[in-house]
Amino acid sequence: MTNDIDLQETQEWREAFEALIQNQGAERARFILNELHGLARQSRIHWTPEARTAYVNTVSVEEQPRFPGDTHLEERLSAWMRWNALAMVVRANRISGDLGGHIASYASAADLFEVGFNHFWRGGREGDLVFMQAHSAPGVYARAFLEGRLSELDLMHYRRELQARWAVAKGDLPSGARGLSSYPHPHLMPDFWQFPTASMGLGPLQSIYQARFMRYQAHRGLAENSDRRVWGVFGDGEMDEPESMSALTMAAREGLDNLVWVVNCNLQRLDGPVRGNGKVIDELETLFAGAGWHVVKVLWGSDWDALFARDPSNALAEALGRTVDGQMQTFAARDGAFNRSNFFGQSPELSRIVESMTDEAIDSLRRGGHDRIKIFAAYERALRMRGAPTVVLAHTKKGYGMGQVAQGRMTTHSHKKLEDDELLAFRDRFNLPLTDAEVLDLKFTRPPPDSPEIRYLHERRAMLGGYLPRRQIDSASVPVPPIAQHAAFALGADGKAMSTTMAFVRQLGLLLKDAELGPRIVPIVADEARTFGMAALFKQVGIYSSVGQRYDPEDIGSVLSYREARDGQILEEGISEAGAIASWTAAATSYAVHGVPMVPFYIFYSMFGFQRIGDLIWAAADQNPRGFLIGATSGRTTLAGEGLQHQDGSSLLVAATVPNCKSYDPAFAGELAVIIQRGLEEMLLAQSNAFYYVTVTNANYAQPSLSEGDAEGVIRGGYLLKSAGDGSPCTLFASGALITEALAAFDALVQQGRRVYLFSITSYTELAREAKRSISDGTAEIQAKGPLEATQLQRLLEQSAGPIVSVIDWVSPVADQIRAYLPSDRPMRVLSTEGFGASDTRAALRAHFGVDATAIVRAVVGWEGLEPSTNGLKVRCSTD
Ligand SMILES: Cc1ncc(C[n+]2csc(CCOP(=O)(O)OP(=O)(O)O)c2C)c(N)n1
Repeated sequence: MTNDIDLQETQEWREAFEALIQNQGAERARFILNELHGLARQSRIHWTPEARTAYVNTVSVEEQPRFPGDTHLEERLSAWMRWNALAMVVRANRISGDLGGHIASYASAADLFEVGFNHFWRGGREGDLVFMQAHSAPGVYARAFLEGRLSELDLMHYRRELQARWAVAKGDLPSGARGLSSYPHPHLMPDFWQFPTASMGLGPLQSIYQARFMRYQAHRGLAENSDRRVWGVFGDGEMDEPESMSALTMAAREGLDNLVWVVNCNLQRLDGPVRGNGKVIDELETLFAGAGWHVVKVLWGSDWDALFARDPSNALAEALGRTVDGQMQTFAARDGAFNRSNFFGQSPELSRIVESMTDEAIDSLRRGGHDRIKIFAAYERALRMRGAPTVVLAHTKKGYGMGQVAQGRMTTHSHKKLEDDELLAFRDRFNLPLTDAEVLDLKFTRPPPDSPEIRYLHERRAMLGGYLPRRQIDSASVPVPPIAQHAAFALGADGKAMSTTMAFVRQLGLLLKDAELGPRIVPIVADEARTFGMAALFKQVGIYSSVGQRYDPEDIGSVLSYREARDGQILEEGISEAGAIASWTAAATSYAVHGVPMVPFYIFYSMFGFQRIGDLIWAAADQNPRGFLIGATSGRTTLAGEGLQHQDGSSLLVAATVPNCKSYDPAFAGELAVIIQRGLEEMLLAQSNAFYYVTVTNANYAQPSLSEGDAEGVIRGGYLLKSAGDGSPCTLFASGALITEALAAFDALVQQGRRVYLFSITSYTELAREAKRSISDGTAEIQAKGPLEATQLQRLLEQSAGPIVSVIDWVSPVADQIRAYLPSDRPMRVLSTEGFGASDTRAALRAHFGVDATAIVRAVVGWEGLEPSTNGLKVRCSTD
């Protein structure tokens, strides 16, 4: 201490404390420290202990458990995996430099993966769920190749999925051979990958919500999963993503000791060091510990044990603790002689520690994350930790074993074109029995099936319950109640006024009452339940809380009382749309991940959905989810008063870009009911991968009854609501709450002597998708099988006449999706809400954007005389 004003006194305290540890052990020492800490707090001396510990392994040599594996066999296996992973990437890049792929990340993480695969990660239906760093995928494929789950042909088609598909179709490849996706993508490899992690930060977040969802299922009696764990292997650079960090305190608060993260601290990201001028491990330790996680550091390999033992004065740990990461990376990239003079040469004390060692011995000193004995000890400790999740911070070298050109180099992340001598050196470094020719050919190789290595590999997986990763779909279908049971009020609304949001909440409440389906529904909100009128559900089904309710709610006597319960059904995620969608994803994929079908309904401010957390929705889409996203208070002019940030005119457009998302903009409660019913039947009865985005609005207006014959049109994208009048014909396409404006325009136009056809367009996206499909299906071969069925859009056109005016509370591309499929004698003009929103009344907003009844009439009437060939090119600019 530089400001130590009484050295002797300090020394006495030190000695007393050392004696305490020596004579009474660590437990007692901790007790005394806690006492002193309490005293310090009481005395208000404003001192908080640092969360950071010494730069050494958390598990001491004395505490280290026996390593139960066969180190030799595991090292041989790991060498094969490293080789095949490397060969896969280098081959792909020989075929085309554009194909990409990574070697250095897996090279640094291989042992972290292998200890997991050989000793911890359980497979099978009841197994663990492992989120795997995406750019380490080649290593995971290499393991599956050794296991015999992937073939050489598969490996040859790494990042060449289309080539593989075409070759199989042509008969050049045996059926079953397939390409391997660049990263974990369940959608592309539906029996292999479980969790997409390629967009960094999303895997960490989703893993937390998955672990919490498992608790939710257990507490609600839907699944017994107390032995099941969620693991995640992530990068240290990835921890900079806001999503990675955003739910750490939630995980600790929920006591998720079923969750273990392994952060591979190779100190580098893509461009350079994660914290060149600092120490990322120290920073992460402080952050995680501060958030309430257990932290287990595995920094140094077994060969360092002797070095630390030769250092009673602690000079080594202190020097390591002082070395910033940028410097540590330089040490990783250089040889033993460099490290001797530049690191150990810092002081005579340090030099002495390595004086009996050769430069080669110094060079081969391993970091903790490359020593399976130390990794095993860390993982074993992680599993023993209780009451909170654990993070294992593993210190590694990026590009480990890739030689001088790549290990620890700034450019290592993208190093994938290895020269001949580099490949041969890699073979020698990992002792691979490959001839020079085989190396230069990048031959995929594995030991024979009866070799001790491969037998060991299978034995370990058999002991752990099966292979990983593996996606399994074996859930039973769930009966769906008839629509009349939960939506009679909507189908026969008969002019009763309500908003579609109110109708949704009412229907949800009734669905929740169904004995079989009800318990599987997962209502999710991000602190907007009251906004959407859902408060009654608090009491009806309760809000999930792992600890129940430890307080008397202020509104205890009310029918809307805020009721939290251990078996509560609503997931109230607080103000975290990212968290809410992660919960939704866990529930929507439960049919595959847990074999327990669930139906999540996440209702949110539609502006804070696809726009704000679009990438999380995209990642969910990759997992073939089954569930509903409900975009509430949607429509740029329907959400009056809220202004620019809230008024959503674009989410349906983004939703249209998600291929497996069916999106709808119903105008009426009856339409909404039919859409929900169809979705439930698809997801639960037919068990198809359907995922719906449905917008609802908060405008109250008269809801007509829906006739049974219109249901199919609702699902396919639109139906004729009404037609009347004589005279020159015109057609109105209206959606969502703007139906009210269209209805008023309808009456006005009929009065003006027009023949008017009014359609409710529930989904431009579905209309356009079907129309596009019909064109691409219209090949001679398919047509030879018989006439193609008319598309729904064609039907709508046949049922009407005249130019079309479309009115939407969205940006025009939402409606423009169908423009390419309109015949030239049916031009369409789109009245839309371009530009930013503003705070005002609905009427003012609609006048401003030009989507009110007056604007609709004006559009129809003002259109007379325009040549049909303009085909809507003269679209009114609504902000002028
Ligand atoms: C959201 C997102 N941003 C950027 C990337 C591109 N990217 C892929 S790997 C990588 C660096 C990863 O560094 P780190 O997490 O430290 O892992 P390492 O490869 O060092 O093990 C980057 C920037 C991505 N995949 N996802």
